Amino acid sequence: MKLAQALHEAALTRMPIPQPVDGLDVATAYQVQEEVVGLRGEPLSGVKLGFTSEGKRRQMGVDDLILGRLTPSMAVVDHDKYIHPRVEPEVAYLVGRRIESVGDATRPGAVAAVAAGIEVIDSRYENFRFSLESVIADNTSAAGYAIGPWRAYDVDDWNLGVVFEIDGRPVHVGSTAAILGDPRRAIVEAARLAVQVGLVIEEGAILLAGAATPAEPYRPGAHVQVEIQRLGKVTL
Ligand code: OOG
Repeated sequence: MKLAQALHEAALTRMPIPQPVDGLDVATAYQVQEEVVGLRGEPLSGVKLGFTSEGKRRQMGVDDLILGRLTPSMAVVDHDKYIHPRVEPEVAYLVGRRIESVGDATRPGAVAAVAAGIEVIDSRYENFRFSLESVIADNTSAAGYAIGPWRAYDVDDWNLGVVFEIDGRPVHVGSTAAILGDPRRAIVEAARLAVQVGLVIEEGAILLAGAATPAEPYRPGAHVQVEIQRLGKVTL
């Protein structure tokens, strides 16, 4: 598909493209996403949810959840790879069993471990502007991630304090409760969307549950830190 190729090249050349004008529907957008990630020639390391918090939906002017794909090279965060990157604080889960259905996501052991995370998002569209469908096609702006030390998933994480700092200054403080009202819902929502798009979430995959606060620009050389109560810290 032409759009997949254009998005792939935009990421490689760091030259953003205008968002598509003609009506993409959600199903086609997920097909473009699969194709654009396929062009990277990498396996999947996980999945991510987007627009799980009210703050993010308001910031970007959208009103539904989206699912994106993570690949191993995204774990190498290098400012020089991006167009106009932003960073956001996330709860990260380590998937403990293969998830092929929503039922699998509710079984014990679906989540094996939890950690504080940072996601780097980088829209391949000009001015970071998109519709819900066009951002789905652009793999939900997925561009990079960092994950702190995993801890066993024996902690109640529905309402933990989040402090998001850039260069030693808190830029947002919030709660994990901003993520779907309870980030424990993330695994079920990810499973629901994965089934819808025909994706299996493998054991050992990472799940980024969505930003807990609005995103901030990621400037070259910036020191970015996310600390989540009881889960620990992660820095870029
Ligand atoms: C889309 C990605 C949103 C989140 O956590 O809400 C996202 C974007 O804002 O570019 O990852």
